Amino acid sequence: MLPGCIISFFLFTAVFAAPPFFTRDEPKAYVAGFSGVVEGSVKFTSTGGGAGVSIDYKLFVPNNLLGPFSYHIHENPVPADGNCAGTGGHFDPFKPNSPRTGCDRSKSWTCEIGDLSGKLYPFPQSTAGSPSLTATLRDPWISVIPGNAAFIGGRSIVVHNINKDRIGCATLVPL
Ligand SMILES: [Cu+2]
Repeated sequence: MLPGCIISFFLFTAVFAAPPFFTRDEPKAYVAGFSGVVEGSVKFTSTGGGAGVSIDYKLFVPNNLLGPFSYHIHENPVPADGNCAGTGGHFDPFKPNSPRTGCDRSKSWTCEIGDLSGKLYPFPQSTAGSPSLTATLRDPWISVIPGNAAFIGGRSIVVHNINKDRIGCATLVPL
């Protein structure tokens, strides 16, 4: 019979010196890639610590559409038929008990988690060439870690025109 200390050593080895298949290789970035009326992408990259992302915007809109153009994280993925109406409402997992009274970009906690243009800015109609948005912004509220309440995987980004029509949408998939 083996002494207890040797058995303990083997148990310790099995539990704490876990081989790679015990670790989970989680995606660290999600991207919504647009093709159609709206072109470009919105990419979310983990900034570490389990919450918070850096958002890279590259969006292009045809110049026959009227802005300013707002953009949000919507709750559902783009359905198989591509209809942006199927993406549901704005993603807002930490919705307060009383209704939100507006989004002040200097106080990001006043904004819906999914109100991306509220936290950055709706991008304007361009005077020369096509309207576009190229920007990078840190957002402490959004997560790319599965299981987090603010996890955005499988949801979608929707771009709207001045009339709030949904002119483009794309599902968020792991990079
Ligand atoms: Cu929207």
